[in-house]
Amino acid sequence: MARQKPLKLYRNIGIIAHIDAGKTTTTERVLYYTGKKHQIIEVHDTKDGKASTTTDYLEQERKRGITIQSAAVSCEWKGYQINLIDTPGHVDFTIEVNRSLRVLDGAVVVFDGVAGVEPQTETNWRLANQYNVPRMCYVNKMDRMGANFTHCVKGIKERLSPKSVVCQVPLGSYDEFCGMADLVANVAYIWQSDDKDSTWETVPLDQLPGRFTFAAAGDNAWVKRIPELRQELLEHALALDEDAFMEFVENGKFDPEVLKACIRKGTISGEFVPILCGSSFKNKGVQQMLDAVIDYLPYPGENGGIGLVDPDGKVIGTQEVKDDAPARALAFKVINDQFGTLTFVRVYSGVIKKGDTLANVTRNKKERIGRIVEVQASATKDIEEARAGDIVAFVSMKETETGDSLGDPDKPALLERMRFPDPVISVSVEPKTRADVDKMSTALYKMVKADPSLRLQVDQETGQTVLKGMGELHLEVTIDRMRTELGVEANMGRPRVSFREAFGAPVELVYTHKKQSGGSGQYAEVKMIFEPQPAGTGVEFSDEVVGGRIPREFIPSVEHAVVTECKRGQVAGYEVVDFKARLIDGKYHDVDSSALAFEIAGRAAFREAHRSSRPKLLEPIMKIEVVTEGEYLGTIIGDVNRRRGQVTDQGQKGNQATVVGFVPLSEMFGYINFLRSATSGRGTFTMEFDHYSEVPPGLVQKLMDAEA
Ligand SMILES: Nc1nc2c(ncn2[C@@H]2O[C@H](COP(=O)(O)OP(=O)(O)OP(=O)(O)O)[C@@H](O)[C@H]2O)c(=O)[nH]1
Ligand SMILES: [Mg+2]
Repeated sequence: MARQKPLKLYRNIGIIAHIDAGKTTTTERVLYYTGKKHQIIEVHDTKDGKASTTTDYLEQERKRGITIQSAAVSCEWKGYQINLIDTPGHVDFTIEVNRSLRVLDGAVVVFDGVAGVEPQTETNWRLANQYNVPRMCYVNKMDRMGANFTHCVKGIKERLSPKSVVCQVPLGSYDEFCGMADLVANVAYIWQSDDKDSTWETVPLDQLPGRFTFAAAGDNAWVKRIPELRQELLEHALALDEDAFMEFVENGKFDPEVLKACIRKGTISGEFVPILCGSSFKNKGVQQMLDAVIDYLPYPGENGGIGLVDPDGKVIGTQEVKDDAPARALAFKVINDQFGTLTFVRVYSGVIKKGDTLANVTRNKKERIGRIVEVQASATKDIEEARAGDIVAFVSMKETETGDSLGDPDKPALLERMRFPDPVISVSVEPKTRADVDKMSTALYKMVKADPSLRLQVDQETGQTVLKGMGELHLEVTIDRMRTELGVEANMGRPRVSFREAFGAPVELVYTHKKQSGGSGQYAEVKMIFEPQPAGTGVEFSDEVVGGRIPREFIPSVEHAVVTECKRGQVAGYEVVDFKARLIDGKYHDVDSSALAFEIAGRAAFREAHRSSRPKLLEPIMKIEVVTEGEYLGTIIGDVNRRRGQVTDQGQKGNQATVVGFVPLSEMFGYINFLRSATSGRGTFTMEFDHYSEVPPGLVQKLMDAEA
């Protein structure tokens, strides 16, 4: 079967933003206007469980009115196929944004017109920078009381990108919001009503003066600035094409198609970030936003191919996005539901057909593709093949996990990796009833496989099962989904901080393991150096033994000893991270040496080295942002200091005050209760993991006593 639609008519885009900005609400409109749906469901009308938006279909999403997992939908707009992923805004589910951005070609960043740039928007913006995803801004909720376009644009320019350019100007705000001036098309769109099927009047911009007088002075000021803003936009955009720019400067003329082409080029290279506006809830601006997706965001491959890497992650080449090339795809999500296991993949090159056998290059395994499906949020449709640029799911894969590279077995290649966030909080998990005992570990294992920001550990001493995640909500939702999706019930313990340990200084040592008991004895000697490494490096083992001083076959035992023994550090039994273990020399005995003897020596060497290195206890430090009325500012700052925190910034957000700072996670449990009572319920806060930092030695005992 030949390609049905040219690649140029595809857009794979994500909708990203802080929690509650209106991503799901916007997605519902997109599905309605593109004819995929006949009815719009509002996010706040799903709590009774009767109705559901297309993308927030999980029970946990409906009940809470928030998105928890990213959901993919596809639709058609003006002959273009748009594959869209609605992502969650809550910081606990950041992995969903992470993996979506990894495979998307462009993103629409949504803003709440009242709140402006919020912390999670900044985080997601940075992620999009890392993955080099072109994007545009959509200032939503212009109909809300307090909507402030000035404040939003200022925030976008100052905190996200100075290259952002206003392309649409809102006409009015709050209950007067009625449309927008499109600076590119040189016309304004004025809606007749708030109805989803309302039509709009198209008015040339030069006929706008005198048409409106809004209640808010700021709104009138924006309308007044339209000619000046259009001039700015033209200069910015046309500067991306030398000839067009000269023509414009000298003769004041330009070709509207060239203007669009310039904005497109700039958006794809990041030199130009369009700012649009609207109100998804009041059904204004969504169609225009879709037009902009087509006009300005790239088709698959337009922004370059995908990086090919060596096993160490070093980029060694690029694969262009095209059908006529070896098959290469990345698995970015695995879900278990009533259809069994669905593995979502983004195909970068080649054609993958039902029945093909692919190589899982990451795991060095073969994988047969039994069924391929197109996914529409919770529904699937079987298809015969997937081509370069497609986002599809493979059914019942056995070996493949999130982040794995799949491809042509004859031309295997690893694709650039995804990065997973560190879980910082943990709970003990116990089966609720006897019937759950046997099923719980399998179920937890499935949940963890589906979500790389979870980790599962069994405490060797207590035998307790410990689940680690990004936050309290993340863990709660995981346990609840295990009940609804896999039928296994479990109780969670109190949330605890995921502490870590590190080496305080480099240590060199020789450890000899010698045991003579009756017949054959045990003998192994290792000489090792343990060196602390920068944060985030993990654990590295390097074999530097020369001249066969330790036989080859025993070296993996030493490595295994180190990577397992480092799960329990010498300060308080937490995982030891960020060090390099170098095995530099050793001795063996022909008869008495064995893999076991070297493993025992390796473990003991690690313990002794860690103990004598002046080991450190590390704790997660959270970045927090508190938004409240100015009168509470002093109380909030004083409290941050009391929690061993540090205020790094204070500012104004609309008519509210903000406090930004860093506070250890161990001091943040129950913060919401404090904030509510300190601000009469009017303060809000967000926090996200920022980095690990050493616990002051004087506090280690106190913290550990509190953990006990
Ligand atoms: N007034 C107004 N409310 C809106 C608008 N868009 C969304 N909302 C409301 O804002 C709330 C959150 O909307 P969602 O669409 O769930 O936001 P989201 O960005 O998907 O949120 P998460 O997925 O949880 O991060 C809902 O109650 C919406 O009805 C808008 O344009 N105007
Ligand atoms: Mg949502």
